[in-house]
Amino acid sequence: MAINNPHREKDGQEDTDLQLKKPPLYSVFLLNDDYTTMEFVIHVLETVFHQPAIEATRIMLHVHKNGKGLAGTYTREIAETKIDIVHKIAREHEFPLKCSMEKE
Ligand code: TYC
Repeated sequence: MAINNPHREKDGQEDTDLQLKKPPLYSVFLLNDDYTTMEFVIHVLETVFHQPAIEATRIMLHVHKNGKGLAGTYTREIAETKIDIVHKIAREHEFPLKCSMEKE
């Protein structure tokens, strides 16, 4: 489907000619460790990844049990920024919490 674009009829182009590509998406994962508190991980999921409290708790328990879990899926710059924020606030609280990202 052609996406609406203000420049579509420049140079007499038909709007059906113009396909805007969707950007690649990246999944951000939280990784388990033995020291970060469960409360802090839930706080991170609620504040950085905008997960509702019930979902944040579910994701935290999944990571605790399975080693890693999906926090959210974003374009590359947003995923990188969220990872930087998590690592910064974890460091500030002296927790070793880490995130990773994978291209979809
Ligand atoms: N395993 C941690 C504990 O027992 C809790 C934890 C969950 C840590 C998820 C990191 O991404 C994580 N306190």
